Amino acid sequence: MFKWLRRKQEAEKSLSPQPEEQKSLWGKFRERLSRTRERLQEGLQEIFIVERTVDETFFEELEETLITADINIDTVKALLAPLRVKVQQGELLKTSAFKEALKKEMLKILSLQPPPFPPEARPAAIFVVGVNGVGKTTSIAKLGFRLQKQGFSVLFIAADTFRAAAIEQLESWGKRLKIPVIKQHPGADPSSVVFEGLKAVQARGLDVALIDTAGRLHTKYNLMEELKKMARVAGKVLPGAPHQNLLVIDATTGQNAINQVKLFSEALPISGLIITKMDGTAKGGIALTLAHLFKIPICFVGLGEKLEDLEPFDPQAFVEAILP
Ligand SMILES: Nc1nc2c(ncn2[C@@H]2O[C@H](COP(=O)(O)OP(=O)(O)OP(=O)(O)O)[C@@H](O)[C@H]2O)c(=O)[nH]1
Ligand SMILES: [Mg+2]
Repeated sequence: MFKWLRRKQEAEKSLSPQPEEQKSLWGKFRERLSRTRERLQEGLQEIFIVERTVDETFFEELEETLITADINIDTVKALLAPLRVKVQQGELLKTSAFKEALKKEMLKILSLQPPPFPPEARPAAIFVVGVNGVGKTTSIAKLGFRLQKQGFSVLFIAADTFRAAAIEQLESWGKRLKIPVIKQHPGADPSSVVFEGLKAVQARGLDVALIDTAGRLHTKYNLMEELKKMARVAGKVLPGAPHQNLLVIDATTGQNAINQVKLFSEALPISGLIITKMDGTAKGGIALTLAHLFKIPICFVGLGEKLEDLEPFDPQAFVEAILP
């Protein structure tokens, strides 16, 4: 009990970023989101670099540019509507003031409080879901790495029994991180793996179970029904489980992400999003789109392929990175 409390306090300490870390986190966002920033700058340069008066042409150019960074048209309209009103009232007539106000509107959309990570239950069971190839397994490895650094004990559950080599992929991360992996044979019933895995996390007295799931959407009905069944089974082993369902979205997918959030939300209550591959895409604006349309908090963002490249989403760092 005391060990746990001490660990929790230490984790909290290590979670609140120190000024130096804060600076480096902002630097990382700035560096890794450069493609989205460049995309916006191509269009916004003429709009923002030269101080000019805000007029209807300005609004049209701005709308177009925001859309090319994968901000959905409805989200763009929601962002700009309050600014239009202010301009009509004679405020924000200069582009410099306008830009700061635009950032504030973006922050309003993005500032949804993510649930605590890890959730408080012990053991805590976290499902990681999403269509294939978005980065579920890699994100699980990164989350395991992060939790370990914070002093939590972790177990991986290999409930993607469909894709060839999925189990081996998780096992190899487990080996590298010294995190135990509960698995069965390929093709096994994923719910049975979840059952066995959660029994194990309980029996071993570990803190957090991260559950890897299959991602094929072409058998959509089956996948969703299967996820629901896995969640029900989890709840039978641990009260309140799954304690979090994290939906992984690949930032490079574009507007199709909207459909994915819709579909998965119908199957499971989604606690938060992990948006991966934000590095190397100009479509980072999808974060704004999803936060605006679904009001689901963004918990983490993937900023690269290394273990340390999954960061808690920092709305301010994000906005400053794409619109400096
Ligand atoms: N650049 C970059 N690559 C990433 C990121 N996250 C994941 N990837 C890469 O995306 C690819 C797919 O990752 P996986 O973790 O296997 O994806 P998955 O969702 O488990 O895939 P399936 O199991 O086939 O459904 C791998 O090559 C990862 O290295 C990220 O944030 N940035
Ligand atoms: Mg996988």
